[in-house]
Amino acid sequence: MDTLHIYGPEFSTFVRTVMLCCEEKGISYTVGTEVNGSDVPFKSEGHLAWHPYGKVPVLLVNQEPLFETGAICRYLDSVYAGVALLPSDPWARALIDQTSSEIAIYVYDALIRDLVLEFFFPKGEGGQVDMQAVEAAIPAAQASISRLVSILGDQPFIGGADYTLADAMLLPILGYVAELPVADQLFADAGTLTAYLDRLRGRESSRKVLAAQ
Ligand SMILES: N[C@@H](CCC(=O)N[C@@H](CS)C(=O)NCC(=O)O)C(=O)O
Repeated sequence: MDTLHIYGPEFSTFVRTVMLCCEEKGISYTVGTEVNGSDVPFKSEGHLAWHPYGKVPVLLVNQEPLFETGAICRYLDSVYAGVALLPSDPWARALIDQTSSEIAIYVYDALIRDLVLEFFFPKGEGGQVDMQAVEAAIPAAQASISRLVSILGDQPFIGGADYTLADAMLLPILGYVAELPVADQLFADAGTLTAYLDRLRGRESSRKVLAAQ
């Protein structure tokens, strides 16, 4: 049996996406920056040997590195049995890939890079949250939430009737946004999205992964 280690801190949204895929499929894995008993610091030589851009996650399959969250999750889905996280029909699969990429690129940038990270790693004077940066990020964040509301419609999951890779991409992001002091403002017209988040947070995979430190 292959050994799988997800390299990266458990608070990272993309690390959480890979963890969610493993949990949903019932795949055994280890996670963290400690590999074979030694800490591999972020952006160290060891990390950069696995990921030329110094990002996380990296999946170590029997010590062989694989990077990019989408590539990692698609690999796991194709190799491991258990519930499928992508449909087999090519068009349906392409649509889930489209939504997964939309979330990983545009939604991530608007909600995590430009907003959540300002609260978690403040860059304002004296280590304070830069409220000007927050105010500047709100319109794009609101547009992103509206877009998600429209993709979701009245479906149970973001890609339709089933839990897919797109949900695993989205949940860690929304989990952090919901903790922000500006969450009420952002979710004011997004009742279906908050109901979706509440519902999916109740899944065993989410309870295990979204609460990780
Ligand atoms: N396209 C990459 C993005 C990975 C990514 O941006 N990871 C963040 C953590 S959630 C990171 O490593 N940030 C550190 C940095 O950019 O220096 C993927 O899908 O895996």
